[in-house]
Amino acid sequence: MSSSKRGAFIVIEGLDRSGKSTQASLLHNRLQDLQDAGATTPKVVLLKFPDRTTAIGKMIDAYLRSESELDDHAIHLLFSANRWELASTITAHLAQGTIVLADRYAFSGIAFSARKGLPYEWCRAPEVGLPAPDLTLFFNISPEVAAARGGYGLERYEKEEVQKGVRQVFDKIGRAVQEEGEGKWVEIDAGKNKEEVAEELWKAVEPLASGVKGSVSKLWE
Ligand code: FDM
Ligand code: MG
Repeated sequence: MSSSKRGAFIVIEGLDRSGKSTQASLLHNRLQDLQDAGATTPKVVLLKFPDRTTAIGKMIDAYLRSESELDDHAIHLLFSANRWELASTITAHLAQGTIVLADRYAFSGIAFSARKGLPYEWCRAPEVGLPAPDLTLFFNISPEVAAARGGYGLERYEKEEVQKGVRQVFDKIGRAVQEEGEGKWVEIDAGKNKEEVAEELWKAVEPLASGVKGSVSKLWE
């Protein structure tokens, strides 16, 4: 890797049951294999938001499993704080040339809270200044197809009616990200089979795999 390049920050977003986590892990393996094979690909780390292992993450986990109740504003800020507690780690990895993959990020934060009726701008505010992704891969799947994939689990937002509302906010976020130039937003047709989705993903990721130029931008700043 040339010293003028840093690692790429790649985010995977989408609805529940769209195959995000499966594909994030396949992509992680693929990038790691390339590196093992001696290619010029930098190291790669895979993060998952919410990160349920931290103290804040444990509060989020209890909320999602309906073991606790929290005001909508309070849980929104906890999700955001859970990203901020990893922000400097993300930036440090990128500076060292490591690719950072994130399974969900700030866009999920806005989509799930705005769906409940919290103002969009209020939801976006705590995310302003986070490390900005170079590329966001939005896994597009109809809520009906997602629901047919073995059904939703038992967590708080795993209901068709919630997913439909979230999808509408995601559409708005995707347009805003593109218009405001907050990194690239690429839609992935997640209704296809696993291999096809992996190939579509790889086409979008490969140009960034050997590193990107310029410093890490800050989201909406
Ligand atoms: N979620 C996720 C939010 O409501 N806000 C956020 O900021 C993030 C990152 O948490 F329903 C929601 C999305 C999902 C739930 O996510 C748990 P996973 O990916 O199923 O663990
Ligand atoms: Mg889930």
